[in-house]
Amino acid sequence: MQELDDPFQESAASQSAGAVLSQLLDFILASFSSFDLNKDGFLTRFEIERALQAPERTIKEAAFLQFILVRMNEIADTVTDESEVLNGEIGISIDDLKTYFAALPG
Ligand SMILES: [Ca+2]
Repeated sequence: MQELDDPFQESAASQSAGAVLSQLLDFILASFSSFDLNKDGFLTRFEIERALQAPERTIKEAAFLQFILVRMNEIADTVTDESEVLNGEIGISIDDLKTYFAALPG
């Protein structure tokens, strides 16, 4: 996670989309278990919103989490796992994330 904390690095806008997406995926995968509050292997909207509100969150990390949040339905649909809908809530798994990002252009 070295790059995410460096305030002097290029802004996301000046990097290629592919590089940013790859950072995004790295960030989410590295933090997945800490975001997954109930440890069920799925991130729900609630869990992502809680992660977003963490006081230590950087602007860049918040942007990454927002990206996931607005695409939740799409990402959750990527891989057909047994429980995309958990108690009426959509959840995204590590498989969903990896497959979704691998399919994105860039
Ligand atoms: Ca969870």
